[in-house]
Amino acid sequence: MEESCKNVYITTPIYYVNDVAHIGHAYTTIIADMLARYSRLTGLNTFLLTGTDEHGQKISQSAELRGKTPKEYADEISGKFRTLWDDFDITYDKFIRTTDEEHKLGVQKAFQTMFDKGDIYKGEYEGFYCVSCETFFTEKQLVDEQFCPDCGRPTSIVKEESYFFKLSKYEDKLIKWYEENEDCILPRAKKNEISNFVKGGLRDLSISRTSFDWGVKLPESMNEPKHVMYVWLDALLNYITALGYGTDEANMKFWPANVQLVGKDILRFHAIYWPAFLMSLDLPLPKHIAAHGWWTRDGEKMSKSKGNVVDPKQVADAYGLDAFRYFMLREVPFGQDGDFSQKALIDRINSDLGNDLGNLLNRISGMSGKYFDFKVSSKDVEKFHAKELAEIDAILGNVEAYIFNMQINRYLEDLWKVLTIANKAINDYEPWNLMKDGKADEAMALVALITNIMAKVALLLDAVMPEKIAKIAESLGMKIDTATYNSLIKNKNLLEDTIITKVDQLFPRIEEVLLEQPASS
Ligand code: ME8
Repeated sequence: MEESCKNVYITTPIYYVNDVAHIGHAYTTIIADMLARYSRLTGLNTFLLTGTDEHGQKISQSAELRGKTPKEYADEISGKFRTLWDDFDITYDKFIRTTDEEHKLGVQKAFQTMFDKGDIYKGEYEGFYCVSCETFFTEKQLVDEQFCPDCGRPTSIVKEESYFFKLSKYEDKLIKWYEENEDCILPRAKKNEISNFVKGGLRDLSISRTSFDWGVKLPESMNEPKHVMYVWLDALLNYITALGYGTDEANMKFWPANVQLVGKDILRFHAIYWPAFLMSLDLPLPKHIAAHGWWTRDGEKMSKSKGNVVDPKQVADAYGLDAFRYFMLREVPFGQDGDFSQKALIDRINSDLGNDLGNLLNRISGMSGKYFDFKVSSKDVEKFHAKELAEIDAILGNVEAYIFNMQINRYLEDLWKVLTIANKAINDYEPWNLMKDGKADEAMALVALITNIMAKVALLLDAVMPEKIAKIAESLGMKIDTATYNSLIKNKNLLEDTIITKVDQLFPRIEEVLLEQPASS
């Protein structure tokens, strides 16, 4: 996300409707939601997109297994994703489904445009296909001559008439894009992997199938009723059809996307195919494609067949949605894998959230109530605490850069450094002794310092824990809005005089594991 652009567009992958959501899906979506909320608070015109990927052989087979039509099945699972994101208060501006009529029209327009440009030709595909990954492989790429190198499942041989996209034509242009745009793929180490892969040579990509029909038809002008589009072409284009590409293009002003979040499993599709399609369409490329790591459970990849899938709703219901959001964003450096454990979650709740944040709020209401009838004035903060103010302003002045680099865990670490300064100041200055010694103005300055620190941190934490931050804001008598953000964070001002209200403990201590076995719903 760059500060300079007024329109900000953030996307999640569109999830397959062959399975219910687990914490991996929730992770991507929560990061995207956090970025969108932050961007909106800073005053940027923000569009957050999520949705479901509903075509292809995998969905068609899953539906058949359950005795449903693909559309019936897609309706059911897509609805579940949407309900989950609504329960999680995900602030998406659009939930796209690839079965939406506008999406299909946009995909057909894109196909036609690429075809007219000479980037699509007809041929015959012969090779191997992994239905689970919806990916083509050559014999050389297979493991033990048969198995998918990505998911390990058996592949099937495909030999059929197909249209191809001239991916090979874009090799040099892709390499140039990677070279000239340092952060186009984050983390940077991943960019090098992708760049090396492309340097190894790209084969043209088969983009239509004839052996099943659950997909977007080719444009009518092609007169190819047997062909449906390859599901990844259909799916990737959602990022522009959601903005009206090919239909009502009003929202195309949001393109190019600022951040396209993906898991590392699908980075290749997003960092190679997607920019090549966009180049073919003469559209600008996304600013950042950011790939996060993998959540595992007890060190193992989560999968339904292993029965070790963690249901995010169950976890959020047990431990609180905001605590779950904080945990996901704080626990693992972006790009690295993380193992889900309730113990680690409980530690974060009791220590970071309960002790450092929640107790600090209690201390503010305790001190302000006891000494000043809940009235807090910032007038002497600068006089007595110039040093602490300079220290916190220096930290807070730099945290935004972490968001632009997708280092959200470091962003949170720094906010916690500021909370530590606040907790330490109370212990160092001992307001109870200041009061005893008749230095009420110094005690007031200290309470006001802490209140201001809490207010600033609250503004910066709103995108992470909106529900709890609303409670903190209520307690401090402040607003969480762009004007307050500009005043307290950008312009480094202090709060006006304020009245503190007591609130319940924000994060009650958790003594034991609450879920016997979080499992998929
Ligand atoms: O790939 N850890 O959909 P999908 C972290 N439809 N993130 C995880 C995860 C895990 N264990 N499991 C899933 C698709 N994810 C395509 C995408 S986009 C044009 C088409 C998250 O349902 C992560 O974001 O398999 C991953 O990339 C995505 O879910 C895959 O979702």
